[in-house]
Amino acid sequence: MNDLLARLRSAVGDDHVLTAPDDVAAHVVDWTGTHRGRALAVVRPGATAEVAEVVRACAETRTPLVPQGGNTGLVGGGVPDGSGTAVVLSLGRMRTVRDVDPVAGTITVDAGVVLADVQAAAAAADRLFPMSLGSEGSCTIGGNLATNAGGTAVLRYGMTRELVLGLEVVLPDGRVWDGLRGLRKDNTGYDLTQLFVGSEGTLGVITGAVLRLFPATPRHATAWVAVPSVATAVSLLGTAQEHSGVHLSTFEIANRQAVDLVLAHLPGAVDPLAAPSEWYVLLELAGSASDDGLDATLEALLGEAVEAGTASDAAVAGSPAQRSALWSLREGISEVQKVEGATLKHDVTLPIADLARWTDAMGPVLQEVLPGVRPVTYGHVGDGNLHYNLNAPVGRDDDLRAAAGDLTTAIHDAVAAAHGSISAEHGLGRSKAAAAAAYKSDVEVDLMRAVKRALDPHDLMNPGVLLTAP
Ligand code: FAD
Ligand code: 2HG
Ligand code: ZN
Repeated sequence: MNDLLARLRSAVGDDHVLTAPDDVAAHVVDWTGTHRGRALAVVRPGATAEVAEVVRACAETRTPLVPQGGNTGLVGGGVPDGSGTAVVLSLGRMRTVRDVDPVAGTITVDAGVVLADVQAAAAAADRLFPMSLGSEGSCTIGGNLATNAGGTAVLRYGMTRELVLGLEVVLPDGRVWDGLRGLRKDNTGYDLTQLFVGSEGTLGVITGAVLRLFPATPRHATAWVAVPSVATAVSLLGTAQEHSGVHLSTFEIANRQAVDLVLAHLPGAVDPLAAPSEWYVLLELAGSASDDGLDATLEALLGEAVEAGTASDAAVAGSPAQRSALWSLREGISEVQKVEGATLKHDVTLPIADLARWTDAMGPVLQEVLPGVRPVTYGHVGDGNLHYNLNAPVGRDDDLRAAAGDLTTAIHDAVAAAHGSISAEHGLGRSKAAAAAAYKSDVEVDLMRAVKRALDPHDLMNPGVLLTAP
């Protein structure tokens, strides 16, 4: 072990191999606080060649390695297990924007660049990098790629895998694959870039990426809409698509329970509507500087929705400050759920046509398992993705923890029966690796294991994440 630490120090410098408990602490617990592990060391390389040297040293000593970006993941994939045998490889020092090409529509970055900094670099070139997550001030592009993150702009621009053209990856044996090509067309065999997207650090360490840029959308028309039910929210989605076409960029849902928690715990949060509603939609149209009809389009579609009964009321943002207040009602939910107490997360996708039936059926099932449990339901309804999260009955966090297994099984079984997915956008991590194996076919699990064995025969890259132990 001392030999390994000495080798790591010589690879990245003494200051960047952390072993003191205080220095390591933030790297071994996840954002939710449910996954707490231990690490042999946290290593912070500053360049791809240093990452390669660290990975080689770990491979030669058969030391498990956990890649880590901003540590905002929600499934425990970026923190080590409790054995204390793994090295955490933090990309936090690799923060260079390598190149921006507005005409080709590409930006090339180190994997440790924070998402908000990629957005800012794109904006400085009058372009848009559209990915948008509540965690964008801390999560990194490497983490976004490794989890194939979603967020609030998927409806218009797609998941992370649709925003990447090429990657640079340090393989489990320490070799570097330079696939940093910004080509839109490249049919020269298996798509290795896409193999690493969503691989959650189990196939290699992403060190760089070429990402896609889009025309800037400085104009926005934003509304917070009260809707009676999930069914009417889905009807409103259809109306919004018909009226606004490509301009529809966000269509998010939240139930009243979620909004109540935001109003209770988020400083400055205000309910923009006079009367409470069971459900709400945050709807946004975005366009270029010359798209001056967005407000009129929004008004027309809301008018039609109110007339048809798919919306009961709406608040339209009249200024950037009002827009950001409406967004905070949606973006604040994760944080306030944590403040409220014990939470159980379910990041599910369902066919959009089945969302309303599924949600209506689920409520009574959960009340049978744990009377008083509070569904805090929100998410990216335009993508069929609900965060079907639960808070404990008031003041009974221990009851939620005790019933967690039964509640999750009930939800996952219902998702599987509806041909949905038990992880829409957060990945599997340590939380859901076993569940995913149980719901996938044997063929699918075999294929995934074959890929893992081919690239990482000694199971050193993030063992226990995404796939359970062989
Ligand atoms: P980490 O948490 O550090 O790691 C996540 C996984 O990626 C781990 O398995 C890790 O090993 C691996 N990894 C990290 N970096 C690399 C690398 N360079 N090479 C290889 N593997 C790597 N997610 C969404 O999809 N949509 C949302 O809307 C969303 N909103 C969020 C809001 C909040 C408030 C929070 C806390 C989280 C949210 N997330 C969301 C989850 C999280 O932010 C994303 O999963 C994000 O992509 C993780 O990035 P990270 O840099 O923090 O990765
Ligand atoms: C969101 O959409 C994120 O806000 C986080 O994906 C969801 O905290 C969660 O469960
Ligand atoms: Zn989400």
